[in-house]
Amino acid sequence: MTLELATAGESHGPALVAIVSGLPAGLALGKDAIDADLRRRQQGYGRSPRQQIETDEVEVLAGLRHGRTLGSPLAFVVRNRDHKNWTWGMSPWPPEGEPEGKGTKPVTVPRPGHADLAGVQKYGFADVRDALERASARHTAVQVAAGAVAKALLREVGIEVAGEALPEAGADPATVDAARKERDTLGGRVEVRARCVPPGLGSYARREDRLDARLAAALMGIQAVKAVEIGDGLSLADLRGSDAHDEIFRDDKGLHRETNRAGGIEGGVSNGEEVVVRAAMKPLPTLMRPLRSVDLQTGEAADALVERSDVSAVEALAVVAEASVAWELARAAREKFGGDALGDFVTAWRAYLERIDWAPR
Ligand code: EPS
Repeated sequence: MTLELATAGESHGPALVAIVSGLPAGLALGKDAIDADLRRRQQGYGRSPRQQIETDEVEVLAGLRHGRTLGSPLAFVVRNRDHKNWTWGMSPWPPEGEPEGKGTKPVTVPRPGHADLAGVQKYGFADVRDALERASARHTAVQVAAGAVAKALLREVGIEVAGEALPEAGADPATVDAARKERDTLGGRVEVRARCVPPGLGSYARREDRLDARLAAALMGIQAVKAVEIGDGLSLADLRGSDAHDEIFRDDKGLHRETNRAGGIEGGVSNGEEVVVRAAMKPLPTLMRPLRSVDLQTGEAADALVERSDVSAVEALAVVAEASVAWELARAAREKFGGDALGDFVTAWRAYLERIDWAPR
């Protein structure tokens, strides 16, 4: 038993689509809670005017009845309201009539830092738009909706996941204003913490089962993320073993640690401490003062594509990273505890905590 997420959708196409399979039956989901996370993702200082066009909301098509999961695949869409401006340019079928709206002219100058150049080379496109539409971080809307579903499942067993932007670079309004003025962009860092995660999620047995490897892959899978750190991560490399590890103690409540340098994961397995992960985002690659590039049609030097874009999306990354961590924790939990009905899952969870004599502090 595992959770799976399949998605489709282009940034200016009709909609983003997702299918979540592997949920237990009987899980209560609220449209308001999912939409609230979608709204959080759209906020943050420095977002593009695109966010004034979009009002993301989830539209469930299957797998849910009267607010409870059926144990069948959960299918949903998040529509792209901006598509109305791209009906010719992003028509799934050969468009009829005169070109109108956006996306009618091919994009031939790739942006450094975006998937543009590698995308057209890899897939053999003549129009960079054929690559950039799917590479766009617009896709993170459905990841956030899936993460909201994962958070609802985790909440049933007491796990809370929260992401926040670290207050620097792209999360600082004054720095964002200065970058906008100079027609530049910013990156930044986010941190996600998951509380009440019991020991034993993930496994050291195979590298693909390691919880830290899975979290790193999930976070690196988010557009513009270039580095991931678990716990004290990079700085652990500079310490001696005597300063780097979290010693084990016992009191009347059981085993515990007084430090958490490992970020709640040892040997690829959660150890009962708070799971702490950070992700670093590069500055966004669409600049209003374009970088140097080459026109692929003429072979001549040219300014990179200038499209409406965010100055910073770090606040949005915090929400997407939170969703991605929740997704991976829920997936690891489904693998460990299974259960067709939500009650089976919760019962297996409780029996395990009893066996290891562990309770969240
Ligand atoms: C993005 C480029 C911009 C962002 C977009 C991600 O899109 P547009 O060209 O339509 O303004 O706004 O992010 C979203 C649409 C979103 O909902 O987060 C990119 O190239 O990754």
